[in-house]
Amino acid sequence: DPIESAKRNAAYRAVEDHFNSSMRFVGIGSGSSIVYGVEAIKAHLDKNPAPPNHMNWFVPTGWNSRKVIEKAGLIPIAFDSLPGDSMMEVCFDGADEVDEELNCIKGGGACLFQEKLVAARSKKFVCIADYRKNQKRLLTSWPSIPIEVAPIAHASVLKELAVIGSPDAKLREHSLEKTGPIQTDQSFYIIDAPFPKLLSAFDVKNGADGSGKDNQWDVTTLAERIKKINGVLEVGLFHG
Ligand code: DER
Repeated sequence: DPIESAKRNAAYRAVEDHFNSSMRFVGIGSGSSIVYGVEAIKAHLDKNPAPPNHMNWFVPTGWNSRKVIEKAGLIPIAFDSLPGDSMMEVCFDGADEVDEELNCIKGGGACLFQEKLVAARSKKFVCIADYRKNQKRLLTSWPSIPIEVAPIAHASVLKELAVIGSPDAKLREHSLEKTGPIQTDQSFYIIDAPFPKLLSAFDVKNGADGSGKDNQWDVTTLAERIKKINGVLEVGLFHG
């Protein structure tokens, strides 16, 4: 399958370039591409064992991510039990879409809050994304921005999103088996908010106006605007 091998190649390349056995804490994202990333890390450690009595700990970004770590025979450590202010040397994660500045849309897997929490505490964020994710600008092929919201505030967040330019924003529902909105590992809801294609920092540097006039937004301005809405926990826009 050409897509699976593209994911696998991207994952093995990312691990080859950015992982080494002496790393102590490594963040592990969510989704399907990261499964190949964890596989590549395990294979690397089997070939290049960590120095004696050195531990490699892997910080998951949700229940699914923890399961992927354990299934590969690696050792998870919960984010909230990391010692003191220790940083992760690197965090590997997937994305739903990536632009030329490596800005990402994330949240297809409804894990964006923990993914951003771990990414923010990592010295380096390595995105494992096959050719399908690669676009000039965000919201070219991925249609909407995932937003994690407190259930009690979801109606008011939807109203505010309509005001700032996303009248078709909606709660992410279960697909078939179950009715009702999906809930994240934090028991929050996900809203998917469609917007027109986003401008990049490069466009803004060259005079484009991403302030939301005529619903034209740049990645940074829109991320900040959405984050400010009462009830929003996190926005699925990551900066390159
Ligand atoms: O939810 C996310 O941001 C994930 O990283 C995810 O969307 C990537 O998924 P994939 O690797 O299965 O495409």
